[in-house]
Amino acid sequence: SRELTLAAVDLGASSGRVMTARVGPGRLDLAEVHRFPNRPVRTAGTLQWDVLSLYAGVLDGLRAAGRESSGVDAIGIDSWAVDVGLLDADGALLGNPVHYRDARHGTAVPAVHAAVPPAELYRVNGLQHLPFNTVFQLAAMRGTARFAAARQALLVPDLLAYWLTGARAAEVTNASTTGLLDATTRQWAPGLLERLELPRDLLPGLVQPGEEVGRLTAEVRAETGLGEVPVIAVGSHDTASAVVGVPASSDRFAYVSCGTWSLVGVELDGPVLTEAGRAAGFTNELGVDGTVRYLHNVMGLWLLQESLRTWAASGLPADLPDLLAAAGRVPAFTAVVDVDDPRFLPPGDVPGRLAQACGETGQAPPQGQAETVRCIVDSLALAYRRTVRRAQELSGRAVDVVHLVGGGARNALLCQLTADACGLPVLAGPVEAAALGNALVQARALGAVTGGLGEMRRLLRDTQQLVEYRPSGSAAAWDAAEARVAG
Ligand code: LFR
Repeated sequence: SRELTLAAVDLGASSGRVMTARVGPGRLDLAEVHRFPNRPVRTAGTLQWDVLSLYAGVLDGLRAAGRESSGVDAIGIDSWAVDVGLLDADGALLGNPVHYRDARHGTAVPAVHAAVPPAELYRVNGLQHLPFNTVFQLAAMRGTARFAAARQALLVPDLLAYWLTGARAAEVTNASTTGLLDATTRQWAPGLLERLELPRDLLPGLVQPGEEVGRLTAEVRAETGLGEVPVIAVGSHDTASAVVGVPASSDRFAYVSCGTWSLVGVELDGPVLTEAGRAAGFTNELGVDGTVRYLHNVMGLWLLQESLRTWAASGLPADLPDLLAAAGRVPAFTAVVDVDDPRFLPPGDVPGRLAQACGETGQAPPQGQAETVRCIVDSLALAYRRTVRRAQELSGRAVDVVHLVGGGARNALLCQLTADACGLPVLAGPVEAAALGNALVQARALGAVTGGLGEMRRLLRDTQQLVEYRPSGSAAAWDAAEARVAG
């Protein structure tokens, strides 16, 4: 088989990247060719994604990728989930996709739950209740002029693929985050659409990872200098691509896909739609090759990112490596919080909210930046511990290793504390799991790699640098800390 050059577009909450991967037998090299900021913008009270600026960044990146590699063989796109662009009858975008952290979405929760009670909704869609799931976003938009003009809703990677190729489709791993896909049939849930009075054809037809969505239009070819390159559907939900990028050697693993969010769970063959799973906030998102990502959304590095932003705005030091080094020197467990508390979801003063949460649970709030960072990292590790245990209990899948992938794999303090908290070895890396998973699915579609997830993961283990953290310390200390979270 041949060696290919693939462009992996990976959009995160604070930046977008275009990477090129050289893939062939025994070879998987990733290079970043273009990185651009993703700056959400608030206008008239609504927090939105600047999706045209993201698209411009993608075009710049594709142009650079083509120049540096003398052409690319295919393109795949992944991003965060749930948010959609609405198209009118002419296929034109109706305003910017609203950011999942906009507070408005949650206002539609009571109406949706009145139409479809939460337990029933879960039995169909299998999703952790998050107030920003697409189903609530669409319900919140009902009655607006924009929604009245809307003919189709496209998730962000599908919208970008539409602009690149002219073809509209809903890639299934990301479709599974909308709340409108049936977790059992893996098709859109017509019953839900009907009961929520959403038009049947609002959502385009589904495509599977590995299928070709379309080829670059003449306009895009002229803008990028590329040829008639195919856009291949990948795990377009970044977390789906990141789980492909987990270098596991058996099925007895848990993962922490650790970026702005930390997605913590196991990989299964089918959904677990139990009431206990619903109560524990577990989601059944679809993975590549028909797998189920049985996971829970943990608030993640957002808590650190937003604290840094708050500190920088008031002129305090905001260098993450420095602050983590300082946090490593202060005592553990000075204070711990439930990181999943919804108060942490909106942008704003996270250090202030942490202090408030500590007060409410009878703990002295962290004093100063180092203690605040320590509180966040301890609390994240505690949440990973709780979640890895619950995932095993609820799914019946036992695990003997935790794979920590994504940007958090660079955070040695967090990785070691995760090993200590879980009482399991942590294998950290790759940092770019999502881009690698994206590229691997393209490579397989074009024949440069063969086999299933197992073969793709073997290639990752053979080519990517991983760091192992062994568990240390006492489980009792973590049990005691867990008791303090609840107050
Ligand atoms: C991670 C992620 C999560 C999703 C959240 C919001 O980047 O995709 O999986 O729950 O963003 O879309």
